[in-house]
Amino acid sequence: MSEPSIFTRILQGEIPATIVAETERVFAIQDIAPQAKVHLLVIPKTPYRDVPELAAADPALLAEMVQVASELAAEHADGDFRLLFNTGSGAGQTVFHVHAHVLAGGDLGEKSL
Ligand code: DGP
Repeated sequence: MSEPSIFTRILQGEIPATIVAETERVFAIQDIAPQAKVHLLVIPKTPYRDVPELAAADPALLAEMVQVASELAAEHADGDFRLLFNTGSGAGQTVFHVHAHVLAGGDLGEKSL
C-alpha cells in the first residue's frame, strides 16, 4: 500500500486546511500558496492519480468536481473561473492525487500554474 496523499491526510484531519465545500464524494480546500485572488482545489475523496485515470474510471465523479468548482466560483467570486488539472510532473503536477485548481476573482490574464 502506498502512503496516503497529503489531500487524504487533510481529509482525515491529520493536516490542517480550510475546507470550503464537501459532498459525499468530493471536497474542496483553499490552496496553501494562492496564485489568484480565489484559488481553491477540488479533490475527489478517492485518490485517483490524475485526471485521465479519473475520467476513465468514473466520469460522473469528474462531472461532480466541475459542478462543485462552478458553485464555488459563484460563491467566492463572480462565477467566472479557470479550471486546471496539471497532469504529470513535466506539467507541474506535484501531488499525485487528482485535484482541480479553481482560479477566480479578477483578471486572470495569461496566468498559469
Ligand atoms: P499541483 O502542482 O497541480 O500538483 O498542485 C498541488 C497544489 O497543492 C499546490 O498548488 C499547492 C497545494 N498544496 C500542497 N500541499 C498543501 C497543503 O498541505 N495544504 C493545502 N491547502 N494546499 C497544499
